[in-house]
Amino acid sequence: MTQNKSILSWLDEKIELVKPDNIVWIDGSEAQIEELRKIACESGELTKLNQEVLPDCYLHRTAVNDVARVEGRTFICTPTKEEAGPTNNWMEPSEAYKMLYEIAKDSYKGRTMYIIPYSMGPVGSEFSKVGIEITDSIYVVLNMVIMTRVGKDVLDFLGDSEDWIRGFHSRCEINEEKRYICQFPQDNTIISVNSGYGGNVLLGKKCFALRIASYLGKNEGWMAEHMLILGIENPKGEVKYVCAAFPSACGKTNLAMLIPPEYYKKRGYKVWCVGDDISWIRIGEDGRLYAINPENGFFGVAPGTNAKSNPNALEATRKGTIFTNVMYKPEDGTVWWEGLDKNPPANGIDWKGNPWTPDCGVPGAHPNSRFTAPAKNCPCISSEFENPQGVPISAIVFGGRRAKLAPLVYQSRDWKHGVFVGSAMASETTAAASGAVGVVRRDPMAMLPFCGYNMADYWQHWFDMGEKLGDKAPKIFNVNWFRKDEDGNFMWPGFGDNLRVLEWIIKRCDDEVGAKETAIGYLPNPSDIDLEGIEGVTEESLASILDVDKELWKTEADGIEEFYSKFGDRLPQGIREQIDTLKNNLK
Ligand code: GTP
Ligand code: SPV
Ligand code: MN
Repeated sequence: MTQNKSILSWLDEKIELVKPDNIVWIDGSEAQIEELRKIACESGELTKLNQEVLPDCYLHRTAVNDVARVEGRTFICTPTKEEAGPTNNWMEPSEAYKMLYEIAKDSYKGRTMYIIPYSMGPVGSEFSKVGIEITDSIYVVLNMVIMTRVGKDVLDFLGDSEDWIRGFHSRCEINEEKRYICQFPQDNTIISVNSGYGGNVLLGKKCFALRIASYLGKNEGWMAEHMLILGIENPKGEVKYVCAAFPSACGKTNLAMLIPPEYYKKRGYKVWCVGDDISWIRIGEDGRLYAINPENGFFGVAPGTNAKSNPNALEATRKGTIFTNVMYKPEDGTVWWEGLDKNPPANGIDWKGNPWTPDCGVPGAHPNSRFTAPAKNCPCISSEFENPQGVPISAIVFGGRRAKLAPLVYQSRDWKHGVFVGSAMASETTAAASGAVGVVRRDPMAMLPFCGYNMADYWQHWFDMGEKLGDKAPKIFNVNWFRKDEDGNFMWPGFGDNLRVLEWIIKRCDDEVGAKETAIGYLPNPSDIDLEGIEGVTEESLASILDVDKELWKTEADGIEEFYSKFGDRLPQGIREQIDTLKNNLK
């Protein structure tokens, strides 16, 4: 498919290493995809679902020890440990290569090597970058075909350039003890062994579009962020775009596909989804920030997705979708997960492949079970989705899961303060990564597991971008949909009602509404959040999720400082100044 020497010689080395029985180039054609689905169904790797209800949809179960990203086994391999920084696992590159090649040696014997040429971003856009992933998994191929732009046009666009990201995946034996996800930012290389789960093996996603791309962005003057992109259309037909960074399983897909509450719909508000997980962001010719979604599909959390919480996502999964680790319904050949509806099957097959009944006491779908759905299926996909120039960004929003402390929304005083707000983010852990769930940890800009270099330098890069943007910089906000009351109930209904908060954010950007200045930033006057038609929220209860408890914030400031101390002298001066300001404001 290509004469590109850098690709061919890299492939020769890998073929020599892993010794595949067969080699198949992926051209992304419908005929080839169909053939691969057939092979995967025969081997049991995929189960074909009811094609009348769910055309071109399939189910896949991963190994039970391989259901989420493994942050403890993910490494940034740079010449020095300082380059990776205190928040990343680090391995010296030559040692890492040696160990990984030892593990991967001969691992494709009896298997086929699939070579996937793909583009992150519309093929040919100046935002876009090319990758080649080799894999021994049809599941990976079929997911990459949904999640990225795959095919020969990518290679034609690349020509004989050496500017492409090398991605090498081998399932090996799915041995947890030998599972490694390694990024080599200086070599544009990713190696992933002994896993078959999403974020560990769809190398275009977190490994490339965030870890490698964040490093490239730092050197080339742009940004790769764990952010959704949505457009909010007002009754006049004007669309404003917002990027929002929340940690894994903290609501990006849901916010990106939000359905306005009835009262907003009636007035003509619409929400358009440009992206649900990753943004590549550049300064445009007019000096403003522009973002594209480098992906071509959604790898979304299944549990909790339903006709009320996210009908757009649900609709997107009705064709051409791969479901991973959800429950199978033998009665009609469809799928089910917790929170889909109140009708679990009387007899299901759970995500482990075991018989399941509603009273058996274990979940039918894994909490991190996922759907891989083509973006074009989404009813609210933005008309700008394929725009090679991206969309202009009016506001940047940070947020996380905080049962206490963080108010529903607040605005930073300026870009520098906004960078501080992002750097100080914390959130309760979720099932998206292996390990304990519900523990509050610091997760700057929702990038803790995804920043490909020293986080201190990453914050400095944010400051530098702000310098270049000057007064064209988007306004920066923080939100928290997850505040809980004494009884552990969410205090804010969330989902569609989050538009009420977005409306305030847009009004702030347009100087159309006032705010209260507090120790942590600007907070809304409760009467400025439109509660018309909302259920379960009054102006009083709203006021209580908009409070700033100075004592709690003092403890928080200590926690933030302790976290920063890991970075030593590398911590940007701008961050130091901000934490001092916060502490002064809290006195
Ligand atoms: P990743 O794909 O892992 O990056 O996750 P994500 O950030 O896209 O999260 P997603 O939108 O899939 O939401 C994860 C979970 O949070 C789901 O169980 C949702 O039901 C829940 N959730 C999303 N938005 C809200 C909200 O506004 N309020 C509440 N209470 N829960 C929400
Ligand atoms: C996340 O964990 O943030 C995801 C899913 O979006 S994964 O692709 O596994 O990283
Ligand atoms: Mn994510």
